[in-house]
Amino acid sequence: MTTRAFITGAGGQVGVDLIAALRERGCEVHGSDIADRPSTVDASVRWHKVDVTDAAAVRRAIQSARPDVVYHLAAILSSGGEEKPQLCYLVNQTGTWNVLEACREEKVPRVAFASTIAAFGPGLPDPVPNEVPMRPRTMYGVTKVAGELLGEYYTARGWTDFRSVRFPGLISAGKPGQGTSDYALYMYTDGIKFGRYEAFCRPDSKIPFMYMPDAIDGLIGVAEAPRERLGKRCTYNIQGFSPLASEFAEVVAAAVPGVKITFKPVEWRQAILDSWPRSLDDTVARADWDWCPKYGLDAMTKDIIPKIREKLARGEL
Ligand code: AKB
Repeated sequence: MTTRAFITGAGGQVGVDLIAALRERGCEVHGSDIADRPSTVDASVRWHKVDVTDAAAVRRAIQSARPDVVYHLAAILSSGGEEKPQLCYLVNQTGTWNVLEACREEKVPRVAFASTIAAFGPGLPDPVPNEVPMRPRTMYGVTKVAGELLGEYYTARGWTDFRSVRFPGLISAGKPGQGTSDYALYMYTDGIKFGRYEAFCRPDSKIPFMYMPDAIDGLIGVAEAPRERLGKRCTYNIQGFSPLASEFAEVVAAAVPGVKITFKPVEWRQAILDSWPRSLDDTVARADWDWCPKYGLDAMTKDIIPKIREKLARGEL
């Protein structure tokens, strides 16, 4: 049977690649977003223009799609969330509640949720284990912890089967959306496009990152894992690689001749980065559902540069 998937925030950086991956696997995909369908998303993907803060609209869209799984991605990211904390609360907290309630009411069997390293706060061991006290310093992090806990609650009540992965900073040949990890992605995209990029962080900043194909594998992997293997657990750390910002700059400079990467830290964004883990311990995900990323920094760099050049040539970046 073809799996029917419904994606919130489908027009974002993760959403467009998730759509392509699910379609390649033969799934029927419904995309939803507050924005119109991006020009890069195939017209055969049914598009629901929905604001996740509108509970009735979310329910109507999910009712009409009748999905087997909802991938809930819609969110305001960390830097955007610190600029507009009230909006961040509304989209991330109320939006997640609306999506979970619609899934309960429409009996959607599974929900897969994009959580984040931002759910953690400072002062934790390195690497950060799967289960630790969650004391995030950003509104984005607070709402993501609440999303994880709400999902666990819905699962315990038998209202849906919720799973989530804590994503590191994600890098793809795509447009990011006001994250604090975006300095790494911009070193590649602006480095290639303009020949220079001024990063808003210190060169010794260090947080976990992941190449998008691994992130998509992780999200689909946790969504499709048999519940018997997960036990009662709903949320998983997944780790990619953790270079210093200066190491990113060196790798980009080696791969893109003539590029100039400089650093001019922005205090409030640097404080966010300093409050996040330097790396995650993902042994639980490896044991429970065979999580195994394919890309390190060098393999990603080799793969992404031609993709960025192609997208630039098509005017898509
Ligand atoms: C952000 O920077 O806000 C996101 C994240 C790490 O979740 N990319």
